[in-house]
Amino acid sequence: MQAAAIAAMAVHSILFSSPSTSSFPLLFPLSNPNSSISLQSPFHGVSLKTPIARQTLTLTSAAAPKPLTVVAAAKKAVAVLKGTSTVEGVVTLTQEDNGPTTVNVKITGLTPGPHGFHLHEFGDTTNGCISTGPHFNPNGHTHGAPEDEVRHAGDLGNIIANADGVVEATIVDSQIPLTGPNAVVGRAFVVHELADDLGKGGHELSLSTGNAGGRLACGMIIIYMQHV
Ligand SMILES: [Cu+2]
Ligand SMILES: [Zn+2]
Repeated sequence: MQAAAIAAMAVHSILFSSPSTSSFPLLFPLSNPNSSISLQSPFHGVSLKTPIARQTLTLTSAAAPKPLTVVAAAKKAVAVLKGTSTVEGVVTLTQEDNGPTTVNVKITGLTPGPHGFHLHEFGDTTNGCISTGPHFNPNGHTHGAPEDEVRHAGDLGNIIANADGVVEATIVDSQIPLTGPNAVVGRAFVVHELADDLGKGGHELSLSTGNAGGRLACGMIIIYMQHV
């Protein structure tokens, strides 16, 4: 009896003085914010037996590193295009490792036909699309077509609106990476009023803007993580 009481006291003293017990609350701020959801949900509606609680904790800590692995595999970004007119759209970008970037464009409200489509230097839209500055041009080149050797990195050519004024296009380009020194995240897409002459129109603006006219809609590129 006395031995049992001493043993019980010993257990108590271990519980209160154990370094692992006292440091346990520190684990919470470091854990994935999503873990609180999975911690709580199994507790409601299920009896609070200790083995279930332990099982839940094990699952949560094992699942936490998984999103980090997924993020490293593929890079994704998005831009929402708005302007002063009815033109609007969504552009998504994906890039595997250091490969080319795939740009999916969906824009509505345009006049049918070709419209210049570029990546401009700044994501700033403080004073509308004019604040996005010139075409993104990290190599100091003149304006050109996407397939030209000499072009701005932001020169993505023309997108063609159908009879309903809708563009659905996919562009694959090697000069607009999502990471690294020439990353386009934080810069902006701009869709123009007129066709881009691809530097070959002979106009005084051909070698700077492709003489593509006004800026109908624009939007900053924002990178995001994919939680699968
Ligand atoms: Cu432009
Ligand atoms: Zn250009």
